[in-house]
Amino acid sequence: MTQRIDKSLIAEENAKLESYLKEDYQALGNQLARKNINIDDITAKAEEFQIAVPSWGTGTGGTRFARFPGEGEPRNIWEKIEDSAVINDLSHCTERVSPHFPWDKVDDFSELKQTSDSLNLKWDSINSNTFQDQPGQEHSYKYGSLANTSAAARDLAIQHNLDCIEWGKELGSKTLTVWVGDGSNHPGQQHFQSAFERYLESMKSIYAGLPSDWELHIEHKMFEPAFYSTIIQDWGSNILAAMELGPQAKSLVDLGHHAPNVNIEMIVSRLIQFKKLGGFHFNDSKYGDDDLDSGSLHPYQQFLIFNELVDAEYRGQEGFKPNYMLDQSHNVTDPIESLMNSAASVQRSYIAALLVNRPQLTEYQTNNDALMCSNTLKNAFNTDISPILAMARFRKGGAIDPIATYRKANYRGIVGKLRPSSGGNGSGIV
Ligand code: RM4
Ligand code: MN
Ligand code: MN
Repeated sequence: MTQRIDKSLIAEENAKLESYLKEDYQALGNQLARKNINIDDITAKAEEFQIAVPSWGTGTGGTRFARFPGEGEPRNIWEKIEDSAVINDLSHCTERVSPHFPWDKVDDFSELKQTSDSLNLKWDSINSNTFQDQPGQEHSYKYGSLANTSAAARDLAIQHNLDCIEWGKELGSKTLTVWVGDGSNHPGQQHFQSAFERYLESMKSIYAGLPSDWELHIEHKMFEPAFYSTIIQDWGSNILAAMELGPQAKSLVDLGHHAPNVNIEMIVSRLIQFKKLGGFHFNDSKYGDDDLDSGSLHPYQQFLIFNELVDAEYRGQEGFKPNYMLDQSHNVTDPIESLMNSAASVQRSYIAALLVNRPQLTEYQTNNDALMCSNTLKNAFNTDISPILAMARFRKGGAIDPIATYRKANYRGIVGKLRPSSGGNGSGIV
């Protein structure tokens, strides 16, 4: 049985907040009007904004040490999309789900597509997984997949990616995202150049199987599971691979996959300039690939990234249409709550970046007025645009306060009874 949030409950909860929202919206509208910004134009942009939910993010994550299963966590893709529908019904900015194969593999993809249609969900980028062995797998990925020294292991990994494309076609997806754990743990263990050559050869076979209206997104990551060297360790190797493969190959930026303090917004700018920005995995981190909730630690960094994205949109940069997706691991929160919060946090960065006075900023930049350049950005960032986000949700039939409405619905308590824990690790420790 599909457990959805009752529409009448959303309406009831909204009714309690509606008059306050209208007051706050009016006040913010007045404030923006003084800057010649029409609040309804901005709200319309917020209504258009979409960010995909990662199927694996609906389950409880874990660390290398342990995983503490959450109450009523989804046990399969059918339940993951049920939870995703709840997130979208309340937030109305997450109509797409990004699946991970083989974790989410089913026997009948047309049935999965029908079910997702009935939940008003679409499918985002397909994520392949060659970073772990499947039961009974003939050639192990222990020493790598696409760059393995064994041709048989490489062929298996290539075939899996080609299968992912076929499954994605059935779901209506248009992108394949490839992240591999290939790398080395000891200096000298791997010949850097030969390994990269093997990787590129394998990726060429995958690229050859890509439909003409698809993109291939390459995700880099500095370390883990390999701790000395990773084959696509940074945006440099990433863009080199994407350039080598061709125009349908682009780079994907996962916020947690860089060395600490790296200027990610500048990487984003470079990728935009060379038409190689494929998309994002949003999350936040303090130390490494922490997969914390988006904007929970560095909201200004997230805003600065959107400043680059909105700038590209503003300039009408050719071919600019990156995929936005969350990629987080929720160990101590209800994943549905974290995903709703995070989607809103990313949406907030986008909306705030729309408030930047760009002609003014260009003038300050031209005059080398560093202080006013910085203040122009800070001004937009410091504007509390919460009423715009709430109004966008309200106008689309979502919840003014998604978390409060979700808690009121007791969804977690209900699915907790319907989904007894399998005791397993679900999607694995991500
Ligand atoms: C990796 C990377 C990939 C994701 C896996 C689960 O660290 O971020 O995007 O597919 O985790
Ligand atoms: Mn990622
Ligand atoms: Mn990651």
